[in-house]
Amino acid sequence: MSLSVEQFKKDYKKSFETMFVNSYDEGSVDQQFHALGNLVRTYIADEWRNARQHYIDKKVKQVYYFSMEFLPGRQLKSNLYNMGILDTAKEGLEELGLDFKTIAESEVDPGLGNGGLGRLASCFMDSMASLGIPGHGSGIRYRYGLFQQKFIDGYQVELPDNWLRNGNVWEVRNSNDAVIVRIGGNVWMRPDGTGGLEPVYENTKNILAVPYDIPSIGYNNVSINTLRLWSAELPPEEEDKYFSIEEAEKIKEITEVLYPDDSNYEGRLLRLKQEYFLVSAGVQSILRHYKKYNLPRKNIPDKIAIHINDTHPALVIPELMRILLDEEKLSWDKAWEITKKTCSYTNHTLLREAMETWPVDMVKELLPRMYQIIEEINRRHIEKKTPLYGRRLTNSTSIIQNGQIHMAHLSIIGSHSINGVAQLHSNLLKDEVLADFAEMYPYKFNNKTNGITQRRWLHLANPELTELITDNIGPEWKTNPAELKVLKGYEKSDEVLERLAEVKLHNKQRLAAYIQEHTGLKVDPTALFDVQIKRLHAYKRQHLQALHILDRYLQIKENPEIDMQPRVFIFGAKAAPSYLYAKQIIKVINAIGEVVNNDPDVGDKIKVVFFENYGVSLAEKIIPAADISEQISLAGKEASGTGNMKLMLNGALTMATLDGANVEIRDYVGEENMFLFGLTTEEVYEYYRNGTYSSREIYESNPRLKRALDALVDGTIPNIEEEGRVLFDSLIQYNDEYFVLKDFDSFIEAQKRADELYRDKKAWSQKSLINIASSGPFSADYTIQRYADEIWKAQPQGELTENRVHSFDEPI
Ligand code: 26W
Repeated sequence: MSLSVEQFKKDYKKSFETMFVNSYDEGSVDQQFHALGNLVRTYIADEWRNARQHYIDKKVKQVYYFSMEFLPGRQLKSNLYNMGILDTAKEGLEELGLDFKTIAESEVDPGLGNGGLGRLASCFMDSMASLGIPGHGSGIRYRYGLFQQKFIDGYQVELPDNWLRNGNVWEVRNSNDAVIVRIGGNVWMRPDGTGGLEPVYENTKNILAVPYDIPSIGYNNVSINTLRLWSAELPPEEEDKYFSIEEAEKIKEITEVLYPDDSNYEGRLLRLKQEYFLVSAGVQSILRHYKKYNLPRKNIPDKIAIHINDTHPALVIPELMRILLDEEKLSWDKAWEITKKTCSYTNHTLLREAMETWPVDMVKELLPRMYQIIEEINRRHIEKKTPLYGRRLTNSTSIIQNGQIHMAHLSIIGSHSINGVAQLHSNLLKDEVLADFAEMYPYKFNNKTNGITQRRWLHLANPELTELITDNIGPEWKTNPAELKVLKGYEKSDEVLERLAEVKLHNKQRLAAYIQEHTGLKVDPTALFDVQIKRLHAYKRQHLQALHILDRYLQIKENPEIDMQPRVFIFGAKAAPSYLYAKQIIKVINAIGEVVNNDPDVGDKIKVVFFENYGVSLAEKIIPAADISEQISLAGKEASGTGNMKLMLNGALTMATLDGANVEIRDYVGEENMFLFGLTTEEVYEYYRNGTYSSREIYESNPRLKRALDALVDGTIPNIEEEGRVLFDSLIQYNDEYFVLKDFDSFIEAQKRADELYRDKKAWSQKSLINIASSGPFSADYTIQRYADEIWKAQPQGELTENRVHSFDEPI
């Protein structure tokens, strides 16, 4: 939008005065922020409403992205930027004597997700709006987000995340659109008088689902979509039915808190309630909206695409069936046809322990009608597939097995598309984990490699680098990220390379200042910044990096004069509160940090920084300052990774195993521009097959590794008697599930190559430049375009079409 600084100032003062009945310069920072957020909302109100109306008038196909998690990050800067008024607002506030940075940083970062899956959902929201795809999010408005992490004595401690304390300026409570969700009770079928059956519900708990809508503003104002988050409340007409406050409170409990488990499934009742609550509210609201189109029900799949983000919202399938059968009175076959054509599913994990199954008894009791429908879907599946594929295949693909409902099976059978999130992951799904399904439904399987929004992760997080790029190759790359590859032409330009090194140094200086302010630790910005930021999980192998640090430390102790490339090891990671081993790794790394950071022999050669409370906002500070991006999971375990893409885009060099999207990073950037090491997926699978892996043998035959491992238990690192022992035992006694010891040597060797390269500043900057130039294909805009074209069949809207990014198929 076009807006003068003068007009902005006028509007801002007005916004402040109406909201707080006070003058802007007398308000608190929080009030200043809310006045600004409120102003943004007024600016977009008409367009937001128009977009909604346009979709109805034109009966366009709309996408609904169902996800139990969204991690949008702070919205203020991103909204102003996408609206094209960020600089105007900054200038205006400055002229009013206010500090934009302070105001922007006062915004809370909503932690309504655990990690990769939730952040991906938010990148997708940004891309859908920026491409003009009518795509909305459907999620839960958790009263408390992911816990706040603190370290006490190096141990993780979890505190509640009361993110709504000061209200949420971006949301609109749309009580008009509230729906009732029924849970529990009994259901039985009675004749409906027309020859069919209808369900009768008794003693259900009725919950009012109230939507809170948040605008999702596209880049250049392309379009405004909606993120609809549902909150559980007591239906007003039932208030007097409840005799106790506790019982009423129980209703609200459903949306009280996000489960803090990432890639670790726990079949808890409240979680099942949350999943059904989201699904039922969301599907009801979609069908209510569809009625405004005045079209026959058979056209639902032409106008609606429902995407389920991992299996957590998989009950969408039986819930859509329920409404079509019970309320719309369609036949089973018609309802089933519509459901399959409408739904699609993404799998985000290869870990067995992350696959959701629900006990039949639990579902029967909590969601009796859902159970009936799932059972019937399963019965028909078996009946139809047995003659075609035989017993074995039919049984292994059935939804109900041994008293458990397999949500991935339900999702595949009830949808028309299942995709993995990187090529390697999709192949493993097809060939290994879900091979039986791929035999039955080869046409359903496809790959959609993840992507990230360059707007948040480069334009906003790293403005200096953004300017460098634009100064050299012009601004077109901002809407067509593939054009970043033009930057490759500057590989030999000393001027550009020097400027690139300078930009990186500035970012590192800023991060160093932040580290000092928040941890008291002084780090040298010219040291190599080695970054591993992601959830803490054994398969991601933060402990491999810990052994690497110990190895360096022991070299220094042996020879304090040793010539070693100074490094700052930076970690950011939350562990699930119930994941003891992950928490023990945190304690061990913190304890190592305590030793090395305070040993005068070490000096600046090693510093260890473990940030508390890693999340989107912290990532925005760390990523632009990274030299090395650690992507060191055991091959075959990380579905994709998306941090790897963000770090590459900001010029970090990737230290990686050939896992997840690292493989595609290698394809684009070339292996000479990264540091690859470790077992391949094939080698890992070969070990699984022949069972010959012996970590103890490696321990006993590798003195250098032995020395690092022994340091965990011999008192070299104090205060980890228990944790050090647990790690040591898991790696030696219990045969090292994630092949840490096996990959140690090649990891150390790769790190040595990195040190050597880093000493040649120009060569490092060249590779950094090539990484930036090769990261265009990882724009979520391309990913979303593929989802829209190949899965959702959703079109960008009207005059907005020209904003589409060009298609990107060929590797550069
Ligand atoms: C029910 C417990 C639970 C919770 C979350 C199981 C599984 C999950 C997620 C599927 C885990 C997750 O976030 N997976 C990550 O998804 C990212 C986006 O596709 C990928 O980049 C990561 O590799 C993958 O670990």
